[in-house]
Amino acid sequence: MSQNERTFVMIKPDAVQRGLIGQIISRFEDRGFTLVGAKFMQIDDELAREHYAEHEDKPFFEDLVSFITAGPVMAMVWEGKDVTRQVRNMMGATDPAEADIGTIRGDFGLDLSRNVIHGSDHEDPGANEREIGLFFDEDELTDWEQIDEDWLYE
Ligand code: D4T
Repeated sequence: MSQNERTFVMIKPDAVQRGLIGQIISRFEDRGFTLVGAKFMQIDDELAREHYAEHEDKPFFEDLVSFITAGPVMAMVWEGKDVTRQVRNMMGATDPAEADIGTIRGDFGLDLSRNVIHGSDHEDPGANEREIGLFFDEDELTDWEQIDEDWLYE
């Protein structure tokens, strides 16, 4: 597989409760990205604090930890050309109220603290690898080739 950039994506508890898993996964499949890992799971307090460590001094940190541990999430690894940046573009702005219509947050969310989805920050080098490592062991990721790759990529 030549386009082997990978990124971490998580469908948050609000979207899981609202039955949006299928629609969100479809958007990434439709775009041409390849799912190489997926785990439906409940995040514990320790993992939540580690995942959001960069925000531990922010006033919203405790609410963020409570929210992300309040119900199951769908943790995933997606692969493809420029996937980290493209997934962020598809997600839209952090605050769904500011996100463009057509993006995942713009179409499915209304409130900053219920913003549907997480994707690794493309402006933070190493964020995707760090987050994939936090949620997945190497043997939980599957290398495979989609049959349409010759028609997706030049
Ligand atoms: P995540 O990390 O969830 O994908 O979101 P972003 O990368 O787009 O945005 P972020 O790291 O700045 O925020 C992390 C997370 O915190 C929530 N949040 C954020 C909040 O509840 N109140 C706030 O004031 C901010 C800035 C939303 C996303």
